[in-house]
Amino acid sequence: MAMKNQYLIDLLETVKKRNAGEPEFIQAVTEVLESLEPVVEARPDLVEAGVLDRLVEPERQIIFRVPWVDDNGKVQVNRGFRVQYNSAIGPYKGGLRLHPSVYLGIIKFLGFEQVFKNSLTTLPMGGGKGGSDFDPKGKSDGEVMRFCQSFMTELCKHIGPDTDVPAGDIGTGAREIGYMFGQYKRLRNEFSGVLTGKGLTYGGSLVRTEATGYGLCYFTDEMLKANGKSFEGKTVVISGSGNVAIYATEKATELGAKVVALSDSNGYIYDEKGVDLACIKQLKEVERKRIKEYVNTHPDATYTEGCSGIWSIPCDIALPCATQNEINKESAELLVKNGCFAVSEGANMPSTPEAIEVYLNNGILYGPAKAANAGGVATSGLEMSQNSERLSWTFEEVDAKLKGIMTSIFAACDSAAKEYGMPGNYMAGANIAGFLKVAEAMKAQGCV
Ligand code: NDP
Ligand code: 2IT
Repeated sequence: MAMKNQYLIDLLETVKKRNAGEPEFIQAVTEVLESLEPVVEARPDLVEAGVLDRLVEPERQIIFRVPWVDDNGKVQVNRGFRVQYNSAIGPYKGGLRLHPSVYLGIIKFLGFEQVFKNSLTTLPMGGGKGGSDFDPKGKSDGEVMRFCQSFMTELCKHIGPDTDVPAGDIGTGAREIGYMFGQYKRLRNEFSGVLTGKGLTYGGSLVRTEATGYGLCYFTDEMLKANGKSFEGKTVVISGSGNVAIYATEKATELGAKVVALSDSNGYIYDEKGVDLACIKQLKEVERKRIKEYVNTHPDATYTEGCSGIWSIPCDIALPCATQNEINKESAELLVKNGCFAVSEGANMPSTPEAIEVYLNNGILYGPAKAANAGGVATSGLEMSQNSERLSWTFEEVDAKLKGIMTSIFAACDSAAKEYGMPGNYMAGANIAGFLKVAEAMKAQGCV
């Protein structure tokens, strides 16, 4: 979609020049600026206040050395990041990604997306993201702990329960959050809600583990219902087999769908009868093994090397829950050809711009990441509330709040898309609705 507004064209040029070598960040910014074209035309006051010029630049970017000692006594060095992207509507909030592919451009794109996503949740959270190029795969618990402690030794200087509250993302789960929390508490002599996704014995919230996957299905269910459809009896393909994929599988199955495929970065399994989630949880959450092990105990299922092939499996609904740009134009075309009618994103930016064009041109119901996967951070916000009041709510209470939030996010995307002349385009709706709250707050607070 080519932009016509000269101010936006010039702004995007500046972003490209200033962030050369960071294609994911440029991709994320381009999508949002394109969606905001009608808003820019309708709201010259926001342009005047320099809201967009400020939004394309993170407030603060912290990069640091993370030295740690491996099991052989050898010093290892990783690079740590925290991008405190925008604090207009609340403390910086967003996950920590631990994956060898992490570099500044990935953290910036994730931080940028987080600003709009957090705004959509209706809770008072700004946007941030962090992480490291550390690879937890194949490391012992002791190595992971020493890395996390070293990472937090620097990170603790920059975060706090009213300043910046990190959480999990790829490679950062309950184990890593536990080690980081312990180190923060020791260094600061302070027991506070500085991280979310904590264990239930030390301030974590019920439903946070399930929240992103459940929230994805609640959002998708709303989108399906608004278009006369449902999960009932549908065949679903889900990529990934981590936190988001596992709980998306659980909720989609509860809502009457059959999930036939899951993947990891090596390959995918296909189980025509519907995947055995208890086995997947044991393999991935307890034993930390590869997905291919599934076929050892499920001889009717198949394993195929390579992860993009998963999109060639015929399905009604696709839920990408692994990583950015995992669905390209060819995969999107395959999904359409095989009769898929909805794609809803658990991962952050899993569809390339060309794939999104295929969805929109073929009438696919498209649930964009910022809206569809906001249930994780929304429940993090609920964890922050519980920590502040030093209480914990029941599973049912948190789950009901999560469901209410996902329903209101869908409604916000739907109505913004209609108001700005793009009915059914929930991507534009999410970008516009997420933007407007942040933009009003930035304008009101002056040029800071
Ligand atoms: P996990 O680390 O629990 O799982 C990640 C899964 O994705 C694994 O199956 C992993 O396979 C696969 N994966 C990771 N990188 C790649 C890659 N480059 N190519 C193919 N597969 C890959 O992470 P989460 O489930 O927490 O996160 C998944 C996605 O959801 C991410 O995009 C994340 O940003 C997003 N998200 C997460 C939220 C949360 O609350 N956790 C909230 C909102 C969004 P392997 O084991 O082989 O690496
Ligand atoms: O991408 C995301 O929204 C997350 N990884 C969750 C962030 C959080 O603070 O819970």
